[in-house]
Amino acid sequence: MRTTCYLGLGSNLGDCPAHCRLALEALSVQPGISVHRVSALYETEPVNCGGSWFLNAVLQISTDLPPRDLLRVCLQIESRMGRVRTEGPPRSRTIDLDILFYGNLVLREPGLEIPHPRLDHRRFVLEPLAEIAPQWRHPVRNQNMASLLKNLRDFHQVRRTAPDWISCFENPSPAKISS
Ligand code: PH2
Ligand code: MG
Ligand code: MG
Repeated sequence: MRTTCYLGLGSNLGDCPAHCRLALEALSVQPGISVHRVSALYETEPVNCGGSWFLNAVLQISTDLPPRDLLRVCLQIESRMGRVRTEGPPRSRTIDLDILFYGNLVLREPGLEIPHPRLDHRRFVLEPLAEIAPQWRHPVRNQNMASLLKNLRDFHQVRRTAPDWISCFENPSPAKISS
C-alpha cells in the first residue's frame, strides 16, 4: 500500500538551488518513492540557528517504504550530499530532508517523530505546505495547512521565489511531477 507523505527540504550552505535540485532528483529515482507535487523554493530567514538564509521547499510523495526506511533514504541522500551532523544546535547544511507527515501516522520515537514536532510553528514549512496541500490535515492539531498558516505566530521572513526550479523535469504542470 502506498502512503502519501510530505517531506521538507532545506539548504543554507554552498550552491543551495543546486542542492535542492539534486535532492529532488535523488528522491525521484529512488525505488519505492514517487514524487507527486513540488512547492516553489522559498528564501527563508534562519530560525533558531545562525548562518545564511535558507532555501526551503516541500514535496508530496507516495511510498511503500515503512517510516524507518524512508528516514534511512533521507539520511543517505543527506550524507551523500556532504551533510555533516554534529551534536548541539543546528548548523548550516548542504541539505536537510525531513519527514513532515507520513499519512496520518503519529509516531514519537527516539530519532523519529512524525508529524515533525515543530512544523506547525514554522512559517518556512507551512507556507510551502499550504501552497501544495492547503486541505491536508495535521493528525494531532486536527487543522488543515491553510488554517495552521492563517493562525501562525511565527513572523520570520519567508519569500516565495519563481516556481521554475523543477523545470529540469519538464513537467506538464508546474507543481506536479507524476501521479
Ligand atoms: N531548519 C532548521 C533550523 N532553522 N530555518 C530555516 N529558515 N529553514 C530551515 O530549514 C531550518 C531553519 C533545523 O532543521
Ligand atoms: Mg533534519
Ligand atoms: Mg530540519
